[in-house]
Amino acid sequence: MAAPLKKLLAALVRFPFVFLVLLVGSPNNSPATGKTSFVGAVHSGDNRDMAIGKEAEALLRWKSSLDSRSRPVLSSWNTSIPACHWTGISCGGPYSTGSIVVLNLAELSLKGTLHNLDFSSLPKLVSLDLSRNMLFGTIPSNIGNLSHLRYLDLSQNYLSGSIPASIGQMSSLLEISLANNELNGTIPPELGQCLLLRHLDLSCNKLTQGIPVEFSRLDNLQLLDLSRNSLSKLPLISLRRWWRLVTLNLSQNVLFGTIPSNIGNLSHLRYLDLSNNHLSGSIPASIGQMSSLLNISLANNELNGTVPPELGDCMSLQHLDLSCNKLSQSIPEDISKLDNLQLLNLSQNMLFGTIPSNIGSLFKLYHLDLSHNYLSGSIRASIGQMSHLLSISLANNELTGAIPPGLRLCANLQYLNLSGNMLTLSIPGEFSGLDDLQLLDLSRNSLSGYISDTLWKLRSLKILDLSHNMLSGSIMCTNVDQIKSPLSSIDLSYNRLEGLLPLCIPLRLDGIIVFSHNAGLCCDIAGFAPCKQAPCPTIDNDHKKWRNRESVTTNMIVVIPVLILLSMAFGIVYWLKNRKGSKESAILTSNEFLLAIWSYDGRIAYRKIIAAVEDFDSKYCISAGAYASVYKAELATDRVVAVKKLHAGHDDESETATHKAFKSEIRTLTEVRHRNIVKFYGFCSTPRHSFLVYEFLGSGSLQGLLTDDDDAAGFGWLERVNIVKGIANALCYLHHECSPPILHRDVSSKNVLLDDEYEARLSDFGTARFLKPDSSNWTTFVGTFGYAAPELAYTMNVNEKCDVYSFGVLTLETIMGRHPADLISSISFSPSASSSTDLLRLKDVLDPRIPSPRNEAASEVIFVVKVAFSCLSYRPEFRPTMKQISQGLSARRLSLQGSPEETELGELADLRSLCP
Ligand SMILES: *[C@@H]1O[C@H](CO)[C@@H](O)[C@H](O)[C@H]1NC(C)=O
Ligand SMILES: *[C@@H]1O[C@H](CO)[C@@H](O)[C@H](O)[C@H]1NC(C)=O
Ligand SMILES: *[C@@H]1O[C@H](CO)[C@@H](O)[C@H](O)[C@H]1NC(C)=O
Ligand SMILES: *[C@@H]1O[C@H](CO)[C@@H](O)[C@H](O)[C@H]1NC(C)=O
Ligand SMILES: *[C@@H]1O[C@H](CO)[C@@H](O)[C@H](O)[C@H]1NC(C)=O
Ligand SMILES: *[C@@H]1O[C@H](CO)[C@@H](O)[C@H](O)[C@H]1NC(C)=O
Ligand SMILES: CC(=O)N[C@H]1CO[C@H](CO)[C@@H](O)[C@@H]1O
Repeated sequence: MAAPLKKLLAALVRFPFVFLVLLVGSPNNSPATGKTSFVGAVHSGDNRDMAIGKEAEALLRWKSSLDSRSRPVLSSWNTSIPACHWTGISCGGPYSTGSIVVLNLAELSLKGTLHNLDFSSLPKLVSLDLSRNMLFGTIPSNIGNLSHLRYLDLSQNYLSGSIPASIGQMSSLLEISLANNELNGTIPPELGQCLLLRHLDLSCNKLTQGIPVEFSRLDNLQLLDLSRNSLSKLPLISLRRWWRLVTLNLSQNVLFGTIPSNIGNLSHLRYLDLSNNHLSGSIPASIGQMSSLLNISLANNELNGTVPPELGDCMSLQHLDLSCNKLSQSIPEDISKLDNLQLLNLSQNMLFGTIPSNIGSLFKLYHLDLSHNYLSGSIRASIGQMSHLLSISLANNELTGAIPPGLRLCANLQYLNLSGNMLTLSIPGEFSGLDDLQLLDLSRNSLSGYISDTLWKLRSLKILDLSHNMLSGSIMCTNVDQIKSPLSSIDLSYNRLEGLLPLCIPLRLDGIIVFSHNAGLCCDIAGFAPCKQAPCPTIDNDHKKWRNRESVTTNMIVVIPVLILLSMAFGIVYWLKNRKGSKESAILTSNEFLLAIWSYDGRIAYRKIIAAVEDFDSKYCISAGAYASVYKAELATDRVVAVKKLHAGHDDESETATHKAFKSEIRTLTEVRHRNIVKFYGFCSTPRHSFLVYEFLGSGSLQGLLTDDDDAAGFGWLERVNIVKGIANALCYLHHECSPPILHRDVSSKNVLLDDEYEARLSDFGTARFLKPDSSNWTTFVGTFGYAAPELAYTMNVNEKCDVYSFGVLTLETIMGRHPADLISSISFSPSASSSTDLLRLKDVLDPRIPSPRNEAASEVIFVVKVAFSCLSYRPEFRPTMKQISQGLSARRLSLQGSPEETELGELADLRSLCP
């Protein structure tokens, strides 16, 4: 062995500490992030245990304070293992056996507080990462004792209260993230003492007021993200000191005032996001000095003045979003000097003048949005030079002239919206090359001529809107045959189309077609005179009533109630397009008789349905209720649907009630999609009848199953528990995943349908309603007696806890095989501990038609009954939420063991809570 090497080894044996420091670096000049691992730990005797004994003790004390479910992931944290080998821990010192320097416990579902973690026992800690856990409570002020800490990440927890001022004592800090918590109060000025700070991320909290003046000293700052808080004051500090700043994100606050005119001094800035605030005044010209700028968003403020031409000097700019402001004057020609620009959004301002002539030189642009301004002149043919464009919107301006055929050169185009302008002449035929085009909206212009054949051949088109133009000619089935795209909506209303309505369209397409308000269109439907001899009948008696009421003029042809597929009114398309914005004005407002949605392989036709049930012959009726009857319609051998037909009202009041239920059901079912909620295919409303179309479920309702002794005997415990879980998931989805939340308000066994595998589907949304936080939720009583929550007797203020109560009743009914009314009332009237119910055994109430559950089934049943009792609490606030129920039911509960023979009902329920 070479001599130098020998020497080195000898030295190593004598001075292991020196060597290790050489290897891993001293804590003062190598970053020790959570990601760096200190490998190579070797057991080196008792002094190590002595050294970190205190640290280990502090950690164990913290572990024992955590929620019991968090502790298993920390099973290696026990005294039989050296602390340096514990999960998430790395030690410094010789052979990595010295003090703990890294504590990295990110994303381990730890639940608990930080109060039992004695930070002063971990004096050498360099990196602390507890992000993405479930820590709650405040950040203790003794965290300031971590005087060597450089990396602090507590993001994505539930920490609340204010940020402790003592954080300023940690003068070694380089990076802090406290993002995504519930921290409130102001940003402590003491943070300005952490002079080495490079990254400060406090986004997504509830911090108020402004950025402390002391921050001006942080001249190492590279990232400052304070987005999504409630900050109101812009930094008034000398921006000059932040010359290393790369990212400044103050978006989604409530900042007011003007953008500081010296913002251009942030010369290294690459990402500037001040969007979604209340900033006013003009955009400072100094912005042109930020030569490194890549992305800038000032969207959604109240900025006025012009789009500064100086922006053209930011040569690296890729992403410019100034949308939703009050910018006026014309778009500066200089903007096209930005040849790296990929996104340009100037929509929703007050810009006028023409589109810059040299806009085509922005050849890297993929997203161009100039919509909702007052731009005039023609659409520049040079737009066609921007071959990367995916999306163009010039909608709602005052553009004139023809649609330039050169647009076809934007071969990647997916979205083209030129609606709401004054464009004339015909639609260019050359659009056929746009194979990726998914949306083409040319509505509300003055386009004329025939609808070019090429439009039908666009391969990816989903939405085509040509309404409100002056298009003429007729549409043939041969046109429709060419459609190979997954079209979901075509709107041709308000044009001058003429000739025969092509009956083939609804049969060949999924989705919606609107033809109304085309004076020259006629139709050819069995039972009516064909087009050539007489115009299509447009009126029957009911219909006349409607026309008078809506004062519809004669220049529209409305296609007959009997074949509504052809004449879905514009309202529904309008509604579909505006679903987000105006849910409320939603359905059936403009024109109550002529609406439908069809989306079932495009194969369902009104006619087929009527034929399949022989005009609602009672032999196809499978159930009848107060406001509707359900029919089974076999459209083809493998296509069976359930058709729910509304009863005609006897008087105005019942008519209104029925219509309200109808609307409510449509509105709800078009919003929701869940495996435990019945699938909705469409609806139809004509003067003759209104009906809804659903998937057909082979096993009928839960109520039907439980009342039939033979069926019930084959209906096992695990299947019943599975049904309860399915309904819990459906309700959890409605309450917690829909926005606004939806209340079903009639959860009962008759409204739970079962498929062939006994998988549950919640149905009947006639009473459902959206829970709007800002409106009163008082209501009249709906629902089914025996399932309604007790508070509905004295208050009509509904909330989701009413559904929870009904769910509890339904659950007991599923387990008991009969409605639990007797059991519930015996509990309610005998609250004393010595009541008979208390001594009742679970076995006594279980469905006697099947053998008592054993093993796994027994523990599942016991748990389900326990959940049901908690749902039946007299006080709504004591009932769990559907989210807790759904999560509880899907997590396995092996802890609850026992047999129905031994378990007393009293053990499963806090009987006092079930009593008034
Ligand atoms: C200590 O941790 C080891 C490894 O995770 C485990 O096998 C052992 O059971 C634990 N000992 C105690 C007393 O918890
Ligand atoms: C911060 O939140 C806590 C509750 O988490 C509350 O008690 C306290 O008043 C709040 N402080 C401020 C300044 O809003
Ligand atoms: C800071 O900005 C102001 C105004 O734009 C300018 O006059 C000054 O020279 C800038 N200072 C530095 C250091 O860039
Ligand atoms: C700023 O923060 C918001 C919200 O936290 C985020 O959506 C946005 O992408 C950020 N902007 C930049 C430029 O990083
Ligand atoms: C911009 O708005 C401010 C008030 O926020 C106003 O004083 C100023 O005159 C406006 N400027 C223009 C050009 O409209
Ligand atoms: C910056 O803009 C580009 C181009 O529009 C975009 O892809 C990127 O996500 C943006 N980055 C940030 C941090 O906002
Ligand atoms: C040992 C030590 O520095 N203890 C300090 C820990 O933090 C608290 C609160 O900031 C101080 O009061 C202690 O002196």
